[in-house]
Amino acid sequence: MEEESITAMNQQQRSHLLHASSRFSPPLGLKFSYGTAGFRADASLLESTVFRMGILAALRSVQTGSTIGLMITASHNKESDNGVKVADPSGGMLSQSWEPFADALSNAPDAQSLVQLIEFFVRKESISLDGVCKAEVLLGRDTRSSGVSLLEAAKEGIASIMGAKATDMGVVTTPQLHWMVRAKNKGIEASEYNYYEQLLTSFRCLLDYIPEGNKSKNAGGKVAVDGADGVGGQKLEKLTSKLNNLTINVRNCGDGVLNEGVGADYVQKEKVVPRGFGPADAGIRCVSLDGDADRLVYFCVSSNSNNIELVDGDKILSLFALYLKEQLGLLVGPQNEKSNSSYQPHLGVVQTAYANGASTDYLKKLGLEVVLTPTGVKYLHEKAAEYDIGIYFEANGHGTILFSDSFLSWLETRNKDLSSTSKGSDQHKATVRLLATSKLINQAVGDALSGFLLVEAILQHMGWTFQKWIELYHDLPSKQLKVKVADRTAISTANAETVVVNPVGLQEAIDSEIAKYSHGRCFVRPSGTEDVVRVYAEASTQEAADNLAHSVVKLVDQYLGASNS
Ligand code: 16G
Ligand code: MG
Repeated sequence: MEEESITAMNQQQRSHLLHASSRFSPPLGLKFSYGTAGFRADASLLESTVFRMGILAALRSVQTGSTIGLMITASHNKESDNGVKVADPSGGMLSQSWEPFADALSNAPDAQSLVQLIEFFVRKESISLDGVCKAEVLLGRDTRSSGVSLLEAAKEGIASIMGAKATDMGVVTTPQLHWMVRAKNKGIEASEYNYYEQLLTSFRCLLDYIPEGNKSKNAGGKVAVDGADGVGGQKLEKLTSKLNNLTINVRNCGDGVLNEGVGADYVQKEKVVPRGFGPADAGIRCVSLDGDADRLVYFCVSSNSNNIELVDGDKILSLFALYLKEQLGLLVGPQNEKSNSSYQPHLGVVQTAYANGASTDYLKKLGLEVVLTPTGVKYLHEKAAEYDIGIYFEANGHGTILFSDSFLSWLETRNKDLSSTSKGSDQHKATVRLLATSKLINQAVGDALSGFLLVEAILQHMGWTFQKWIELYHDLPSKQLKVKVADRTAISTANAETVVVNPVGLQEAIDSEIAKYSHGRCFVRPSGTEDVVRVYAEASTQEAADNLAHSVVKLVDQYLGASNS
C-alpha cells in the first residue's frame, strides 16, 4: 500500500508538527468550544488552544490561498480571561463549516491524536501539506498582559505548518485586524496607518457633503468617550486631533482595570455611568467602547444621579437606516415606491430578538424590511450580506453596514456619470455620501471607531442635537435575567430564538404569561458564551417587564430542573 501517495501531508511535515505539538498539552479535564465568537477562558488555560488555532489559521490560509487573521482577545470579559478567534479572507468570522474542526483540535488530548486529526482533516479538505505551502496569518492582540505569551504560542502553531508565515500586527482593536485581513486580500496595504487614513478621508468627505442648511446647526461639539481601559481608547486618541470640529475627551485609556466598571457591555447591561463619568457630563454625548472596540453604545448622563439614558445598538442602527434611506431616496427615488430609475437597490435591516420592540416598530414604520436572526455576529452578518445595503446591529452595540460588490460598482459608475453630467446635484451628492459611508464603516465586522465616526457625521448631516436622536423613539421597558441550569443544551429554539421547541410545553407556558401583559414580549435561549439560559422580557412598564421576566425564570426552572437562578 503506497501510503504516501494518498496522504496530503508529507513525512517531514508530520514529524515537524508532532515535535512542535508535544510542547503544548491541553489542561486536563476541560472541554473547549469555539462558541459564538471564538474560544474564551481564563488566560492560564489557553496556551495549547491558541497554539492549535495558529495551526488552524495556517491551514485555512493554505486552503483558501489567502491571508487569514488570528486575534487574541476576550473582548468585554475580565482582564484575567483571554480568547482567540480567526478571521476569514473576507475579514469576516471563520467559516462556520470549520468550527467543528476548531473544537476537535482544541480538545485533542495529546500530540499524537492532534496530528492524526489534522491528517484526517487535510485529506478530507484536499489541503496539500508538502513542506513548501504558502500561507500567511496576520496576528493581533488586545491590551491584556497574557496576550504577549499567547501570541508566541500562536506563532509557534503557525510555524508548525512548514512554509506558513506569521505577521505580527501588534496591539490592535479586533476590527482593525479584521480590516487588515480584508485589505490585504484586496491588495490594499494592510497597515494601521492606512486604516486611519481611510477613516479620516471618508469622515471628512461626509462632513464636506453636509446639506448647506444644516452646516452651522449643532456642528460637532463635545464628546466624552469611555475606552473601557482597553485598546479602543488608545487607538481613538491617535485620531482626536485630526477630527476638525469635534472635541473628543477620551477617558479610561488603560490606567484602570480593563472592563471593570467601564465599557460598553457594563454600560448597556447595568445602565449606570462608567468609572470616570458623572453628573458634570450631563448634556454632552457620551460613548462607551468595549474592551476590544468592536462594540459601542452612546449614553446621556443624568444631572443628579449615576443613571443614564442609554442609546444602544438599536438606536445607532435606526440612525444609520434613516440616513441611508434618505440617500437612496435622493439617488433613485423613495424605496418601495415606483420610481423612474431602473435599478432599485435593496436595503435591509437585520436585528436579533433582543432588539427593543420600539426600534423594530420604528424601522417598519419607515417602510424598511426588517429581519431577525439568532444572536451572534456571524448570523447577522451573513444575513446582511444578502442585501445591496444590509445594516445589522445587536442591541449590545455590535454592528455595521455591508455594501454588496455589485451595488458598489453600480454606484461608482453612477458617480462618474453624474460628476460629468450633473455635478453637485442631489443625486450626485448621494452617490458621494454612499461611497464615503462604505469606506468609513468597516465592511468586515462591527467597529466601534468607525461606527462612532459615522454617528458623528450623520448627526451633523441631520443638524440634530443628541436629544433629538434620543427621542427618535422611546424604548419599551425591558428586563434580562439568567438562569443557571444543569444542561443548557436541553433547551432548543426556532424562528431566530423567539420560540422554544424543547422542552415541549415550555413555549405554551411562556405564551400564557405574556398574554397577561400589555405590549408583553418574552423569549428564552441558551447562552452561547456561558452555562446559563437567558430570559428577555419587555412590557409597557418596568414593573411589568420585571414581573414577566421573573415568572418566566420560574417556568425555565420548572421545565429544566435548574440548579438555581
Ligand atoms: C458574543 C457575540 C455577540 C453576542 C454574545 C451573546 C460575536 C463577535 N460576539 O459575544 O454577538 O451578542 O456573544 O452572548 O459574535 P450570549 O450567547 O452569552 O448571550
Ligand atoms: Mg468585543
